[in-house]
Amino acid sequence: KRIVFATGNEGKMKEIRMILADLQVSVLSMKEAGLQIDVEENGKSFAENADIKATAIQKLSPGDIVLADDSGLEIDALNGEPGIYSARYMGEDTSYRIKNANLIERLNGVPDEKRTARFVCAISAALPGGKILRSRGTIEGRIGYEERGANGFGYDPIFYLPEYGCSTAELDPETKNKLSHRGKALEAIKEELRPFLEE
Ligand code: ITT
Repeated sequence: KRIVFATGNEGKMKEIRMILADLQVSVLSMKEAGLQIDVEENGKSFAENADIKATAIQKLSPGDIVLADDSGLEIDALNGEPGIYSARYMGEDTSYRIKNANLIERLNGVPDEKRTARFVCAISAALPGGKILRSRGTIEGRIGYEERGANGFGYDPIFYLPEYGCSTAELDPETKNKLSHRGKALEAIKEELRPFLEE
């Protein structure tokens, strides 16, 4: 038995490997499984997009358990933007330095208490035979005033955790995984998966 993780995002994959390290099965990236397709993420929610990615890759590799992660940043003062468009915001090829600067600029003049935001992660696990398991995790924070930290990826440098006094890019990876949307969603799906891994 093996798990294939349907992601092309290396930042995600690094975290996923750490979080799933205690499972007694190998966890392969698409590249390691020899799979390569671009799936159109045309769902209307994180959960729909996670389903779309997991089921598309599971069809290519019918004997494997295929997991997918759809995630993003919801900023309340921007009515939930960039949300499910987090990867596509300002174009897939735009650097996160530019995306992060743009979001900070759009919050110019917005006071601390209105800078609330959250990371959301939906995980879908497509099993051989067609069953799908799902989980979701979130972490609440605030959009900062400048980029801080060099760990993590994507929007981490502007995602500030008031109770820790730092951004998620300033946390060591173990701590981020304990607190994060992805950590919570993957811990939950791990428990759901156990019976299927023992089969
Ligand atoms: P795959 O679909 O191949 O997994 P992707 O990068 O396109 O990769 P998503 O469509 O789920 O993935 O987009 C999620 C985006 O949200 C991601 O590119 C980051 O910009 C952001 N994001 C999600 N989780 C994050 C985290 O833990 N830290 C920082 N940014 C995060």
